Amino acid sequence: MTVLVPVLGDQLSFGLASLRDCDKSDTVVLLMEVREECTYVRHHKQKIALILSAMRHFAEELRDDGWTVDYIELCDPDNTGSLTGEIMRAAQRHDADLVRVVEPGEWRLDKALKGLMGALPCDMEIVPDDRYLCSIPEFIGWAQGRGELRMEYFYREMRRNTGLLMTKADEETGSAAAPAGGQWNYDRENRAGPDDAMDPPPAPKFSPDESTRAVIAMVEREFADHFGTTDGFAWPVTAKEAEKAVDAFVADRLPLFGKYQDAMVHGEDDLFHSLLSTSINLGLLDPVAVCRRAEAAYDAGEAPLNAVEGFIRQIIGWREYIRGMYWLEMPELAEANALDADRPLPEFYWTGETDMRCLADCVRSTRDNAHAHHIQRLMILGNFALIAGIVPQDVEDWFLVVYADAYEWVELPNVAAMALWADKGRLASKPYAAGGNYINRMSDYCRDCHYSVSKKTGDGACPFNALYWHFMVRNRRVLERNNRVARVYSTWDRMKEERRGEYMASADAFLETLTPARKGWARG
Ligand code: FAD
Ligand code: DLZ
Ligand code: SF4
Repeated sequence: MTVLVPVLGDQLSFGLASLRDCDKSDTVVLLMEVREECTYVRHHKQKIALILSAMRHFAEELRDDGWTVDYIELCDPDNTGSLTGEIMRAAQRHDADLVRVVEPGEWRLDKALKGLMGALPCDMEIVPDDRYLCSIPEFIGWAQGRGELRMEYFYREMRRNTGLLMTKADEETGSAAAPAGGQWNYDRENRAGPDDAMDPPPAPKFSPDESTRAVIAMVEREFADHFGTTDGFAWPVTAKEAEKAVDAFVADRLPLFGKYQDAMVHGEDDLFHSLLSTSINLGLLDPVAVCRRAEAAYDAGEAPLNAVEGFIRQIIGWREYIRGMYWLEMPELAEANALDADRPLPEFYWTGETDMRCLADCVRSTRDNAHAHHIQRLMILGNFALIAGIVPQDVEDWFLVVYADAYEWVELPNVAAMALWADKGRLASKPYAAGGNYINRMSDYCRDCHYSVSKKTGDGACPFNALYWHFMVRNRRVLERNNRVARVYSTWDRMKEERRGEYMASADAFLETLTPARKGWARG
């Protein structure tokens, strides 16, 4: 009996469900570097280097642990270039009796693997990925019969299920388990903009070892015309390195993570963020174990509740909810465009060449690090695309290409539903649309910008100001029925007609200046 266990590039966990019940003596673990996965969108060079390097390191660790590993390198002359082609070839090569694979994180691959089932010369088993707290059927069960699918209620269930930041129920007094501190959510304390006291300690950088350097050289050679640079590559590529990143985050940055969670500073790419998404999404870190580390810091009095609750909510709340929404809403989500946005993505998303200082800085960080933090993604890059009316599928491709932590299951709901409201509010109760004032409050971007944030219309006015109103007016038919947005229209209706005309003319004039991205950046 030979069991072939294909392990995909984001399944690098020793506790993987497909490996758990296998006997090392009759199992072949298969890892495959394939061109199709690197180019179906033309991923950032640093992202490809990260995934392939982490795969190579994981393969070595599996071998050290006694597993038989079949590792297919990208430039292997027999490589068919696709995951299904390589599974088929390996099943024949090893005369496998059974292929056992954990369900992939993407709809596209799920279909491809299911399509392979009948074609293989042996049986195939697709097992659930239980590295998440909430299984897909459980999420669908939670969603069924609910009018509104708000993250907050889902999150409370995850808190109860894990006991994270929960006091214990007391049978004697009959008191139920309750959230630590009496509240479920401390977000109100987590909205400080940057200030002079803010002094973020540097996040650890992991220098590429010989194996990673070889992968980087290969990526520079094979994917030379992909977006981004590998120059500053510093991601953890093993579970051991990722644990060090957790240690440093919990000790140095967690205490102020909450307070400055939404702050943005020009040239400061990490601030108090954890930079753990790449490691969690690859499978190098167990998300709940990371949360328990943060909880322990709270219990020891080393980090305040607003920071620890905020951090844990991102992982057991947002991350799990986003994954559930992906599987609930696919395949329609990929086509959604509730606001009929029809403008192509501007070229500056790729080049960073714009006078808007906020956007230029976010694109720079994205190009240099394959990373930007949450509020940059949502309130600068996403907000601009929303209010300028960029086609969702263009924006989705861009986000999937450029971030080292981007896999469709997590990228698509964040972009289509959270940032662009393309799902008409299934995920977010109202669009995250904002003018320059918000950006000015939360960042230092506006200080040295070519545009004036306080100027609302005309030459030199911050483009976000007029675009905000243009967006609201364009989408009035859909949005004014939303009672969280309705009062914006009362403000608009009270404005003098001439003023309203100036806003529309300013936005139209600005939109005229946008150069559409040349074809081929995202897809070949
Ligand atoms: P921290 O700020 O330290 O947060 C801690 C952890 O919480 C993260 O590591 C991540 O695992 C989790 N998390 C926080 N917010 C979210 C969220 N909205 N969805 C899922 N997990 C979350 N995250 C991705 O992992 N991949 C993506 O492709 C991705 N695309 C995004 C696109 C948009 C438009 C937006 C608004 C958000 C996106 N996010 C994505 C969520 C979030 O921006 C990143 O997880 C975060 O910036 C990663 O940096 P960090 O590890 O320092 O996060
Ligand atoms: C993103 C990616 C890349 C760039 N390369 C590979 C690869 O060579 N081999 C592989 O198994 N996976 C790769 N991935 C990840 C997949 O495209 C896909 O996003 C995940 O496997 C979904 O679970
Ligand atoms: Fe961005 Fe406007 Fe501020 Fe310039 S003035 S940094 S464009 S928000």
